[in-house]
Amino acid sequence: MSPTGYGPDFLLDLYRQMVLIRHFEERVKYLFLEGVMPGTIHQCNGQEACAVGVCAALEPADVITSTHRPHGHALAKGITVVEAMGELFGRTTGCCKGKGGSMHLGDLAKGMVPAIAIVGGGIPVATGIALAFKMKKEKRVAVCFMGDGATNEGAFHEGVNMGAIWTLPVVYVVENNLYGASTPVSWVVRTKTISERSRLYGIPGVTIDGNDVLAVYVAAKKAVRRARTGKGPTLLELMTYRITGHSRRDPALYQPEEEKKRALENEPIGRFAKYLLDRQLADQRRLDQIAEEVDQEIEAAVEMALAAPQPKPEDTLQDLFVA
Ligand SMILES: Cc1ncc(C[n+]2csc(CCOP(=O)(O)OP(=O)(O)O)c2C)c(N)n1
Ligand SMILES: [Mg+2]
Repeated sequence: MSPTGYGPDFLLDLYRQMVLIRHFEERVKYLFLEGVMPGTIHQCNGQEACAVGVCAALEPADVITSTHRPHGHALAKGITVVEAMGELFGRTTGCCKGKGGSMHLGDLAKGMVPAIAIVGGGIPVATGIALAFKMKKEKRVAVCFMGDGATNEGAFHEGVNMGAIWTLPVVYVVENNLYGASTPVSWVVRTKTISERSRLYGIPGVTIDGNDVLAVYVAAKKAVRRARTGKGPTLLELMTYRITGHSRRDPALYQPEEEKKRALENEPIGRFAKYLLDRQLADQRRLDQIAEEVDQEIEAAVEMALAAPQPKPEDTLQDLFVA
């Protein structure tokens, strides 16, 4: 795992955020299975380092767009557990007042456009936000999270090309988890990497280990600095793996057993725990304590959400943009 030189507070905060995302989603999965929570979910189990590493490189005023798999991005961008849990339960305490649900988590005040579940849909939106930042001469950066599948959509070509030709302050982050639902990337992408597509647009592109939270942070920091200083977009490809089904109904039988086994050994939280323990930046007791604190926060948020009201029918007429 790379690199060293960061203080323990910063490192433990990265660890805490990843554990929070993992435990939040595990708790939510059981609430679904128990029939207590409505809707569906797409968990980012195994991909937590992507959200946490990238968002740690951002300022609060920077803006992200997200996908059908947004829980990690939302929590890493500063949406609280109470706001996220409330939203998943469809309650007024949610970040979208209970009108969005799992696939539309977000809050513009926190720098997250409510997530867009149309694959590739966030790419032109993030590009447009970056154009606004540039036109208003604001030193803010837009980050577009997307899956590998999104890079085969027309919106990818149009959005990334536009970001490139107008030298916009945007970072395109591809979380390559090797599958678009059940379709292996190797069936639908002929190039060795997705990041090499960046050359066609004349922007830098790199492929890095997306399960190494520090490597993600360092790469994101560089891309964000480049964007903020007017040098234009970067395409970051983060190699990761979804150690759960595509959505809650999917047993992921298409993932080969050997591949799954390797992925579990390589998952980001266990790896980062080892990094911290090996360097004596934390002992096991401290890591266990973080997990306990996180679990308490999640339980309190479940109770608050269950006690909170649902939106009323007339609330659908509020929070609308009227031209
Ligand atoms: C335009 C569009 N086509 C199809 C779908 C259905 N769908 C939802 S997620 C998904 C797979 C997306 O794969 P990827 O972009 O790699 O993201 P991942 O699920 O791996 O995070 C598909 C096909 C959709 N939401 N939008
Ligand atoms: Mg994918």
